[in-house]
Amino acid sequence: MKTALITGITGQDGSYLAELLLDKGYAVHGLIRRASTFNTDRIDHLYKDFHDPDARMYLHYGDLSVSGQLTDLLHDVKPDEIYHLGAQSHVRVSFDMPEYTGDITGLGTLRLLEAIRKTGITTRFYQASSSEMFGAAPPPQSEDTLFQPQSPYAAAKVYAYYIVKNYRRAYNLFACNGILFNHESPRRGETFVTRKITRAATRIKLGIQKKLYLGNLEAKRDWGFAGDYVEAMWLMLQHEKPDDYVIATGETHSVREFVELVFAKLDMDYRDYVEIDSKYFRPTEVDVLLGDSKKAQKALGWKPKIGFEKLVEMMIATDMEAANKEKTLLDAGYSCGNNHRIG
Ligand code: NDP
Ligand code: GDR
Repeated sequence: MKTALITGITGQDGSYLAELLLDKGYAVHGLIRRASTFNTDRIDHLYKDFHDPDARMYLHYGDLSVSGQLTDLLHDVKPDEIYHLGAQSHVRVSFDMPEYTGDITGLGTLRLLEAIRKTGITTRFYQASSSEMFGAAPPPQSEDTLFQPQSPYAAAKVYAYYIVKNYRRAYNLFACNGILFNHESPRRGETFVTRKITRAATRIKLGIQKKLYLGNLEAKRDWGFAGDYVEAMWLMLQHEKPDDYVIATGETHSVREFVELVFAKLDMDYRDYVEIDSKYFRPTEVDVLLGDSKKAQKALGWKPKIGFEKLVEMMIATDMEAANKEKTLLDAGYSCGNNHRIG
């Protein structure tokens, strides 16, 4: 049985990847942060108590800011594959927390690479690099496009990208950068724009919410489905040699198009409900992302299965179910107090 370690297992991608690897028969170890509230919602359906003989997923407390813990974990688990997805991943928040973002999103990667080097384990390493690194570079963006990062988050990811390449050359590590363009799902964090929109629109439809406040509607993104993208991560680590790959759909849409489509699918006109709040603008924006993933298609045989409209429909369906539950509770006199998040 192969063993994998996932950092960021509680996040959107971590949960889909854990599902994929468990399906493939792996033992899956995940790094989780201690929090005063439960933060394992996205993987609870996969968890079996470790006394259960069928348990193949194991969770370990730790933090990307503490190198000793990471070294001990690698020494104990000796994973065949490491998927490093943990990060402070919100671009707008990175302007409010630049130092923390640099530490976790940038140096976190170095700490893991050093842990591999110091323990001497033989493993394959996946780095969650990002299309944000392209920043102001004009579309389409491929592996040959020069990075022009536009945020502390993007700058931290650029550091991580290059340190992965450096360790690959210097220490002959099997280490890959997956340069993934935006990917979404019903499990997307609630403060990223797609989920913020599908969540708000379904709540507005049921009369639970009145307005949706957004920032820049003109930004364009190449949006794919997270379930398709974690497959690409796995394929990269199965290839005979380590390399870097762009993963994208090759289609771009503006935030305005996204919001218009979501409201239209719910028989509403977004202009009646959406207001612009400059709080959501970024000091420097990434205007257009459009990925060219020919290299991955050729070398890995990867291509996306879920298209833009289907993705939107999946997200609406799940959020409508959640909004219905919320409305039932509200109608019965119970309060639901978790709807005020920044982002
Ligand atoms: P999420 O924000 O959903 O998940 C981030 C994960 O990192 C969570 O499990 C979080 O834990 C964990 N984490 C955050 N800080 C720390 C820390 N200090 N120590 C340990 N773990 C920590 O991100 P996604 O799943 O969307 O993305 C996965 C990775 O891919 C990220 O690195 C992101 O930057 C990158 N990426 C994402 C893209 C996308 O469109 N989704 C595109 C390109 C790259 P907790 O649950 O406790 O907060
Ligand atoms: P992004 O995703 O910054 O591309 O990073 P996000 O969904 O946050 O923003 C996409 C675009 O929408 C605009 N926007 C808003 N964004 C948010 N969050 N909230 C708003 O109210 C709002 N209004 C407009 C933004 O300005 C932006 O142009 C995501 C993250 O998953 C990163 O971790 C990942 O690396 C990149 O995708 C690829």
